[in-house]
Amino acid sequence: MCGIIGILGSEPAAPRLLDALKRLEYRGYDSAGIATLDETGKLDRRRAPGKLKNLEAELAERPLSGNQGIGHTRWATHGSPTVGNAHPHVSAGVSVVHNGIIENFRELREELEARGHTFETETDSETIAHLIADNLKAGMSETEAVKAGLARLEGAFALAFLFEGRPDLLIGARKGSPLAIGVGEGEMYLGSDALAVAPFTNKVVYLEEGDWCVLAREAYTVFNEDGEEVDRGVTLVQGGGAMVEKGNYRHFMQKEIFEQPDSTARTIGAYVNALKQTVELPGNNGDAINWSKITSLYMIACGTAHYATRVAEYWFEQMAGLPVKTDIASEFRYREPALPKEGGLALFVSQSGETADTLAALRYCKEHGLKTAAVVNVPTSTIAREADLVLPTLAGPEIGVASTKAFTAQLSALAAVAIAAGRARDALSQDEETRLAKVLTELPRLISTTLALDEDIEALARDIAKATDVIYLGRGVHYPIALEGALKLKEISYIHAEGYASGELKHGPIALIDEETPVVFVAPYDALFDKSLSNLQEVAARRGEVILLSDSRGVKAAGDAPAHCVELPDCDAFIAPILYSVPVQLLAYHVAVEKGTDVDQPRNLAKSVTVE
Ligand code: HGA
Repeated sequence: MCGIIGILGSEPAAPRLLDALKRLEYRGYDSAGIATLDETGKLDRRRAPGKLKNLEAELAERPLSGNQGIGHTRWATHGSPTVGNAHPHVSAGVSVVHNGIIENFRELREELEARGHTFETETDSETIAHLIADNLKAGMSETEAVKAGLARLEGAFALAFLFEGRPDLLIGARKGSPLAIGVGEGEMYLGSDALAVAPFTNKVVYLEEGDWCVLAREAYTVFNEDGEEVDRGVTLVQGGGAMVEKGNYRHFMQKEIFEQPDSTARTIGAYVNALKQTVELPGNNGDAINWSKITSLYMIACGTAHYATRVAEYWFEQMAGLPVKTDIASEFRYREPALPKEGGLALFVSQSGETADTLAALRYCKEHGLKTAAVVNVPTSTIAREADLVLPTLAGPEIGVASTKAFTAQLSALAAVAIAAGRARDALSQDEETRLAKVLTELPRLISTTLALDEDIEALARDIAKATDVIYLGRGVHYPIALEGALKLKEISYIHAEGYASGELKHGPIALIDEETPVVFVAPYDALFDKSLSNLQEVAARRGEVILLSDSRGVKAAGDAPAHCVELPDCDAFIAPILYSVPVQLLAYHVAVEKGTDVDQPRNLAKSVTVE
C-alpha cells in the first residue's frame, strides 16, 4: 500500500521524509522517492526501486537539501516498479505523489500529449503533474490549478503537491484514499496516516472524502469537494503504535472496511495492465499454469475465504467454461476426493497463508499430482511457498479478526484470474477482456461511493441489533455474499444468522419468518432480480422485516415492500458481488458496536487458524 508524507519544516527535510517513509513500510511497497525544494526554491528529486535502503543509498550519494518536501512509498498498480515509474512525478515545476488509481488517465494523457506534454512513465499518476502544470501555464495560481485539476480526476486518490519556487506551500487532496494533516509548531505535515507524522506532532486533522487542503508553515485551510472552506477539527492522537495505526477509526475492522478502495485498487493493479486493458497474472511464468490445458478446477479454503471461492465458482464457469468444485478445506482433506489424473488444478485461498486445513489440503493435492495455485495475502507464508503459482492479494496487514479487506482483495484477484483463464481458454474475446478489465478498475471508486452509505447503515443497525436471528438471502453470485453477510454478523455481534439461496426460501427457512426476524436481501437489479423480488414479496406478505440492498432500479422496483432499503451505486454485474460485500460488512460492524461486543477480537476466534 502506498505511503505519503509531506513536510513544511524548519530543518533539513530529506532525512525526516525518509524516516517517515520507514514508519510507513508496514503498508508494503516496491519503490520509493522524495522531492524537496532547496534554499533557492529549486525542485529536485531522488527515487529508487525496491526497499528504502536503496533510496537511502541514493540520497547518501546525491543528497537533497531544503526544509520542505514530499515522499512516497509505491505499490505499483500502473506500470512496473522501476525507478522511472517511482513517485514523485514532475512536470514543469509541479511535483506530486499519489495513492490510488486515476481511472480516466488515458483520456487525460492523450489530451495533454496533444497539448505538447511529454510523458516519462507508464503510470496513471504522472498525468496529475501534467494536468496541474497545464493549469499553471494557463495562468492559474497553484491553488486554483489544483482545484480545477481535481475536478477532472476520476477514480480514487490521496495526493500531495510541492511546487517549485513555493517553499511555504503544500497542497493535499483525498478521495477514496486516506490523508491527514499534521499540525506542528511553525511546521506543517501531510501523511497517509497518523503514523507517518507521529514523531513530529500529535495534532492531526483527518481529511474527509473529497476534501483538499492548502498548507503553509503557520496555517492550513481545508476545503470540501465544492470548494467551501470547512473545519474538520483537530484530533489529539495518543502515542503507541496500535492506537496510532487505528487513526480516527474506532476499531481496526472499521479502518479496514474503509481501506477497501485502496486495498482493491492495489490488488487489481497487480493483475490489470490499465494502459493495455489486459489481465496479466503476476508470477505466472507461462508454464506454471497453462489454463487451456486445465480440465477441472478445485477451489479449497476455509471461512470467509471459502465464500470468496464460492463467488469465483460462478466466474470461472461462466467466463472460462471451466468445471469447478469448491470445498471447505477441513472436509476436502479427509474425504478422500477422487482427483483427476491429468488436467486438474487446485486453487487455495487463505489470508494468512498458514491456515492449517488449507495447507493440509494443498499438500494432499500435490501428493496426488495436481497443479496448485494459492491466493494469499502473506507472500512469505507456507502456502505461498509450497504452491506452484502464487496469486497475491495486496490487502496489507489485516488486524481485525473478522476478515473484510482481505475478502474483497481475494475476490478482486479471483475476478482477474477468471478473466485471464477465460482468455487463455478462448472463452472470452479480447474485447470482452478489455471491457471486464475496465469494469474491474472502476471498483475502487464504487466502493468509495458505497462507503458514504455508512451513516444510513449505522441507523439500520440499531434496529437489527435487537434481533435474535437474522436471515440473509441472495441469488446466483450473490448467494455466497448472503452467506458471508450472515457469517460476519455471527462472528462479531454473536447474533444467530443464516444465509440461504433465495430460491431455497420456500423449502424450509420461510418457516422462520415472523415480525421479529429481519431478512436481508442482497439483490442488485440484475438478470435474476425479478426472481429475488418474488421472494422478497413472499417474506413481506408474512410480515417479515425486509432489508433490501440494491441499486436505484432495484429499490424502485421493490416499491414499499421492504422496511428499509440501502441504495448502492449502479455497477456492472461482474463486480457487483465485490461491491455488495461492503454494506454487509458495515451492517455487521455497526450491529456489533451497538451490542458492545469486542469487534476486533471476537470471543473464541483467532485471526490465523493454524491448528485443526
Ligand atoms: N496508481 C499509482 C499508485 C499506486 C497505489 O496507490 N498503490 O497503493 C501507481 O501505480 O503508481
